[in-house]
Amino acid sequence: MPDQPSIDAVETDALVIGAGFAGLDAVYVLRERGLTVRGLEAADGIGGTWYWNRYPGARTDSKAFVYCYTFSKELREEWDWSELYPTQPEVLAYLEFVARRLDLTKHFRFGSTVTGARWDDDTARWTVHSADGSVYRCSYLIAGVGCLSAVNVPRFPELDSYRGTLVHTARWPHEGLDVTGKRVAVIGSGASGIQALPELAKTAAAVTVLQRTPNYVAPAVSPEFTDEDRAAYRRDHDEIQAFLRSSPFSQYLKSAGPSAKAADPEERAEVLARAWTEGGLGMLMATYDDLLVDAESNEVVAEYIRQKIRDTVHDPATAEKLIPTTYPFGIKRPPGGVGYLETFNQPNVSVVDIAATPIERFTEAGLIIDATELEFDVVVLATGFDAATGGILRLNIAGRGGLPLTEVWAEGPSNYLGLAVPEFPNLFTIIGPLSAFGNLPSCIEHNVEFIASAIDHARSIGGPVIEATVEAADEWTTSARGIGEQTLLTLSTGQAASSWIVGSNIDGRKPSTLYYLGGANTYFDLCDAERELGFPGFTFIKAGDRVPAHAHSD
Ligand code: N01
Repeated sequence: MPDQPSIDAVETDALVIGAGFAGLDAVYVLRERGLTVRGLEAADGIGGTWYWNRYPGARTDSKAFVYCYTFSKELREEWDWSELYPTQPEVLAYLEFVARRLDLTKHFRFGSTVTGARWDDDTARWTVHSADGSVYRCSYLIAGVGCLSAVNVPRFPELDSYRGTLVHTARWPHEGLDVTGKRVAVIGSGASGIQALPELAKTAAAVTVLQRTPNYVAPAVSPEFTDEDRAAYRRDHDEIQAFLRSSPFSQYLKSAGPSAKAADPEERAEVLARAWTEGGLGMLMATYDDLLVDAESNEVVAEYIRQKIRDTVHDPATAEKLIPTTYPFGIKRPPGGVGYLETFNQPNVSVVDIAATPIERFTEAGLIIDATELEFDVVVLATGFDAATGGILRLNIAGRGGLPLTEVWAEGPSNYLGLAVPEFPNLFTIIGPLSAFGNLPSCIEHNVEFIASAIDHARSIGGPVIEATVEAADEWTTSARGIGEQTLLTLSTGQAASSWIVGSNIDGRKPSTLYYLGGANTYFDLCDAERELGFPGFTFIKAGDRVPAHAHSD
């Protein structure tokens, strides 16, 4: 981090990094609690994920009325969702509406990429530098950078030599990209590639999907809301929220029973057929509870989806390429396809298995597979993200004595409740690694309330320095890893089951437990208990007191 003259530094109580769902919420809540707050955002506008991911077909897979803030009745009353799974422009418009309505934009500096943050024990403040030369000093540093924000561009040999149009789904051009009559390659068959393909295939001359691993793709069915629907979700708000609070994924989806393998076959057939017809995340979350822990139960649902793929895709050879056989269903976060499988019945769409015949290298005109050059006008990288830790580590955070967070997390993340790391006082990570795996706005709101309460507590006892204890962090990390090991997700970390949920999607990255998989409801309970007990897993150190290394709670 370059030394900057202190005269430039802007002083603030709290600095929030990111202007997406997390950052907006944090700025609002901390401001309302009386702190001075600034925000830094690398993009030129509000939106976070929904600012960057403008690829055609991008939409939520959580229901609109749960994929939003719940803290304000006014926001709920004044914003009308148009459909069940809203598209990117609508979610972005929602966040812009929230920022306007709550007067949040004025707190942010846009186009400002954080390049480093360093804690100083003597002043009990963070100094934060941005690529645009600005410097901030703050008591509390809140990373609201999202868990899927650090873009993954695989190191394909000679990628730089390609002279056509190269785009990543998460950096889609704002002016759009017209592929009419073009030859397009899509690399990647995760949720982004699966959403983009049907849209690209509408106008492109040809689309070739370069697929390393097929995915279990269920339909995503997004009916438009009527006025009655909107009145119903407003009327049922409290009941819906109570349901989310008790749901392991904080989603508004009701499980059909504890075990797929134990269910009555006739009833199970009905449950699976209903989940398939309704689409979305329902195949995982509205069927049976044991799919992520019981291989036999998982296989029942996996085989159901495989058969659906065979039924939908006309060409049997293409269908076989699209059928996952080497890993259980749900290990990769289940994507929803709007006509995805059907797109392979179009004459202009084909799939190449790049696990069998890898991309050898890129060329000026395209790329070489199996010693043959395939020419493309456009190559779309739908290759995902360096999830959970990537966005935070790219901030170059140094704690006590200049200790780099990259060093502490070299073997995988460790922290307390996904929120705080010993040796990094007054740093909070919203939906950080080892936090709950659930509907993100629900998790964000819960995290932000927790952070604001911890800061309130610190201020109320005159001790502005808050730090997770080593014991609490060790216990939490061990527990999260232990739970992860019991699931099929962590057990199946070979290439065939690569998944951002354990970090094995990144070439060369060692897989590790990145989320607390004990259920979002349990996670919320544990955070609430921590808060109600007066934050026993944290140390609060009074201003002026010397901060001991490895501070423990007393
Ligand atoms: O990324 P992914 P994504 N060579 O990691 C392939 C959220 N999201 O952006 O499976 C060749 O899922 C990789 O192949 P493999 C959602 O949580 C939500 O699609 O590793 N291929 C895979 O096919 C989602 O889960 C929505 O073998 C390579 C693909 O790229 C998460 O974001 C929409 C490769 C990456 O898939 C990530 O989704 C979009 C290489 N070297 C995203 N490296 C909603 O619906 C990677 N791949 C709300």
